[in-house]
Amino acid sequence: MIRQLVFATNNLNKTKEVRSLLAGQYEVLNLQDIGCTTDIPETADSFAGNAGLKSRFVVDNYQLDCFADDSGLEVEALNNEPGIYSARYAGERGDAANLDLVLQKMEGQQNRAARFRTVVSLIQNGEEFLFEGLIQGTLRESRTGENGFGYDPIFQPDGYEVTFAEMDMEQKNKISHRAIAMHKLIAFLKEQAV
Ligand code: ITT
Repeated sequence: MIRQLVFATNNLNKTKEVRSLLAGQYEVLNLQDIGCTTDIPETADSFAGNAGLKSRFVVDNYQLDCFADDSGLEVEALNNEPGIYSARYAGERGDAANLDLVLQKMEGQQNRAARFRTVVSLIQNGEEFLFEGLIQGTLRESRTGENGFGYDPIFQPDGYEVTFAEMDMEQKNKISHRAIAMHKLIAFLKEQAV
């Protein structure tokens, strides 16, 4: 029997990625699917804190087991910015403006090291469990590729010659920060099932 789990996200790209990762094992419902239209405040000062705010909101208001992730890009030369502000680095103007601001701040910068980080918060029977995924890479000086979302067109993972946006979802899902954290979540859920 395929079990249901709520993924507390409004981001359809994240929903797609995670549905594909958990296919055959869990039916993943996002906030839209459970009729939650609240803009859940992400006011914590860490990825773990924000992920916990999102999962806790669903558990408290819908009494369903739930997980949430908070993810972002950390750029070494920018003191790990945009970090927890990745979704709103350039205000509320969206992904393209956020990416442009990173490119602008990185103009002329030699150190182009960056990483994506995801922290997943799962709340099961009232108890919270955290899982983390990291992928190291470098930032390109301009966009390449049409796939993915967010900062994908400028992020080239170490060991690859292409950006995340040049990979298809299947390739990105083999190596991404979110995939690493989700695989830890899946391993944990499987342990629970035995
Ligand atoms: P929810 O809070 O509803 O889940 P969100 O888009 O606000 O959706 P986050 O708070 O986790 O998600 O912010 C993540 C931001 O970081 C996201 O908007 C992107 O700009 C960036 N980001 C996260 N994962 C990414 C990825 O795999 N590829 C590119 N950019 C990513």
